[in-house]
Amino acid sequence: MFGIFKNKKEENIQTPEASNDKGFFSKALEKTLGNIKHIVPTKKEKIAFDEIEEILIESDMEYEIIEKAMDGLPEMISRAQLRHRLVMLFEHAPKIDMSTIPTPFVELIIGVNGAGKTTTIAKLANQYKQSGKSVLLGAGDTFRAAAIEQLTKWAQILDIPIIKTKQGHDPSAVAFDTISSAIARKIDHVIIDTAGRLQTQTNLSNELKKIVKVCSKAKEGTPHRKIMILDGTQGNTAIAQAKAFHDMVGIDGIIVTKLDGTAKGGALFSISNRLELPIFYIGIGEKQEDLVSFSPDEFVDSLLDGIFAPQSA
Ligand SMILES: Nc1nc2c(ncn2[C@@H]2O[C@H](COP(=O)(O)OP(=O)(O)OP(=O)(O)O)[C@@H](O)[C@H]2O)c(=O)[nH]1
Ligand SMILES: [Mg+2]
Repeated sequence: MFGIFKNKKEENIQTPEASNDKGFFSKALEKTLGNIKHIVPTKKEKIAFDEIEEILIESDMEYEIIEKAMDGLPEMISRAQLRHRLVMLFEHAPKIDMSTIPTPFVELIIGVNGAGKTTTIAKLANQYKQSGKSVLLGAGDTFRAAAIEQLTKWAQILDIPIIKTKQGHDPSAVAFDTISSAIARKIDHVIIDTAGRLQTQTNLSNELKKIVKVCSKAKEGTPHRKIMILDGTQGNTAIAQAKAFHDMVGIDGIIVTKLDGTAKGGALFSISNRLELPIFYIGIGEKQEDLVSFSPDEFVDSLLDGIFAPQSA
């Protein structure tokens, strides 16, 4: 059954971008900064090459990426010098201009078991709704017991409609029905959940390819974004996993979850750089509002605030 859209008032609505704030990135990096504090106990204007290297290793940035970022930097490094190099690692921008997106804008959420897919769908849906857009959810995880109930519960909390079927039914059919319903009802955003899977599970890999194909039958050009959800607590080990999914269906971008619970914040650099993909958002908690639009500048500044003296340029 479809819910009724009550929350379409345009006034006083914060857009996802407007809700962005450097404070959120500090929260995401709290554990990472706590873990590297012993390397530079007092903040300095310039930090030695070796110390920066140690900081980046401790924060779980891949060594290959550290070498790339620091190549040719002097013995003593200023904030501005390091900032430039770190921001450059996030050179891969989203392909779609979010100010002129098609309707319905269809996003397919992909990832391994427990990465945070369903929770992230709720957070994304909440952001779209808060910015005055209509949303329809597709309960495409028909595999795991209680997965449909979990998304249905979020749909009720957020007062957002959902298309679902019974456990064990074909998830492609759910994707097709969700997109078709969204077209008929002129809904702005479709977000489709999928079952957690490992890239090595052939059946589930084929199922995912089929979901993608069926989406394009429901509406050409969809899904507009195939988003890979990565568990931030896994750090760099998530890269190989994401690469396999990328080879399988072609990923458009990443959302890294659970950054509130990890000291591996530096892995974001290697994830984006090695996969050559943008990071769309980061997850910093279990609640519906704990999703932040990713900004390379603000992320890097929050990291540097933790090690460089405030007056350093
Ligand atoms: N601390 C924290 N917990 C999170 C975050 N995102 C998700 N979680 C938690 O991670 C657990 C798994 O989240 P789900 O959304 O069910 O993950 P999933 O990928 O849909 O899992 P499956 O459907 O089983 O594959 C839940 O307990 C979430 O509350 C986050 O950003 N921070
Ligand atoms: Mg799920």
